[in-house]
Amino acid sequence: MRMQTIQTQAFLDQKPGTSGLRKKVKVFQQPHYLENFVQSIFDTLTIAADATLTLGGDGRFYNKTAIQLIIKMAAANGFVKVIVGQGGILSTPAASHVIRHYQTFGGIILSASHNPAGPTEDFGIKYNTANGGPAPEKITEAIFAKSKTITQYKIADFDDIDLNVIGETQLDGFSVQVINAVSDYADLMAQLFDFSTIKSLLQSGFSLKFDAMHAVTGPYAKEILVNRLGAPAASLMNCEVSETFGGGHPDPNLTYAHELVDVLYQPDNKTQSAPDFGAASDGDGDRNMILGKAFFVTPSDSLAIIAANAQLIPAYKQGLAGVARSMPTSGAVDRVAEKLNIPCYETPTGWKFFGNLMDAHKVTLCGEESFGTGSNHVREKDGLWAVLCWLNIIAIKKTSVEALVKAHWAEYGRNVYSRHDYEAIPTDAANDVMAHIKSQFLTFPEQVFGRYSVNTCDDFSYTDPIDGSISTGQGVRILFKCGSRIVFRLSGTGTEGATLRIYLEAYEPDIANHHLDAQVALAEMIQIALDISQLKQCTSRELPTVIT
Ligand code: G16
Repeated sequence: MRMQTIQTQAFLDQKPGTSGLRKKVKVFQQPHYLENFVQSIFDTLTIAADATLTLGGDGRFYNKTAIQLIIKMAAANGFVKVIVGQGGILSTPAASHVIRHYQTFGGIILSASHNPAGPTEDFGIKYNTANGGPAPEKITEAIFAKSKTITQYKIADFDDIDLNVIGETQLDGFSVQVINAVSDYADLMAQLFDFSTIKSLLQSGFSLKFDAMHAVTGPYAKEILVNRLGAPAASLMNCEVSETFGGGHPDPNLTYAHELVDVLYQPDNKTQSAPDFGAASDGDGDRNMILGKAFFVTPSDSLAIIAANAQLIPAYKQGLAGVARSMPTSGAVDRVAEKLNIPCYETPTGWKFFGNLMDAHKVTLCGEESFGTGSNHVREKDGLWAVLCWLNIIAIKKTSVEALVKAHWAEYGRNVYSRHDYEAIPTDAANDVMAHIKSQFLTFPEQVFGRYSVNTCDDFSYTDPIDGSISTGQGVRILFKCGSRIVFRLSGTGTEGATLRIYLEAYEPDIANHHLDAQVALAEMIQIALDISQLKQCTSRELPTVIT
């Protein structure tokens, strides 16, 4: 095998965001751009002599090209083996499982998650460590530092590997193993959940609709929901993976998963004919949205409800060690943790912050408002896992999605919650908004806005309880005396301008108000957020791009 060292020049924009490096495909297609970043990853690691790399992506455009290139760079950088998903495809949770199951040195995942795919859309790459989780900040920062000074990269010279055929290809002491990651992942799910009870539910007339949004979970959903659990094939929609994700935006929320929403939200007189359960997953399979008949479950409530009922699921029947949520996620799960008398951790946005807590057995379940829920079975959030949690709980409780949520609110009170996103606004304008809010920090405490009076405000920072690392500047919080709060944060996953997120939360103990639409219940707080931030004035935006 011939090894080559290629001279290159550094790019200065390879700073990983909330979840790896995400850019337009055209940026990645620049000569040496992807190679530089991959070499920066490899240069940051101390690669063991017998190291195996897990590799796969969500199947989006440029996945195939990037996979072949990374295999050749892995060979030249001292890996003895690469394990790849068939066709070069691995959902993000499946990749995490492969790293753990085959005990590989680490993994490279190619995905821009829920961002659209195609020649003019987005691509992404991230490194996961041996625990199966996204590399912590100290590693991503070291990768970024390397990327700014890189002068050469190493690559082996051999023909592209056929990734469609399961099996192992040997090349001069280096090998590539193509695996059926779908069955590995389905086997893991079968160990965690009570498949026979879920199967009985699906045979009892309970109907479901799962939307893979033309993205990576299609084959996983077919294997688990149809082949193993017996759901009719018609329960699946958009389950054929396409390189452009069908031209859509595979983000499972009420805006982008509108095809599924239309199925679950039938006109009033036909509500009964809608499926009992609806779910969607995103581009790389780690996000999920849960729906009942004309009923939306917020991700924050979903986490709380899974936590409250976890002992009905075989994997968690011994109870939970603790739970964790990202700071902007609602406090619904905190109330469950209090009742269960288990710890609840509040971390910055980003799944990477949960890894240490899970490795140290401090938490079993964690979740985020951004449609992510997961447990210690892997070290990524897991869309289909969340779907199976709901099906398992419903199968045992024999109730509907809406009844389950309303019973939860009746017991714990409702954390009314919404997120307003202003996408692709000019970066300067977004920074102005944040600066304007922070400039009022000294005067906010004790100020009264309508029925809300400010208790404190801050820019959230986090000290990891396991390794002591500190992450600052994680979002501006305005905390009101009644426990309600407004959070402002700039997204770390967009590829165009800046995305400003406003998170709104109000606690409602009174069951008489639990039926209210979140936008109605939060109307006063929404106006306060706009007044405080001067968002409309700074950005000339009248309305959010997406409301979840
Ligand atoms: C990623 C991270 C999540 C984060 C989400 C939104 O999800 O893994 O932890 O909550 O982005 O981040 P931001 O608010 O910075 O855009 P995914 O599904 O895109 O990988």
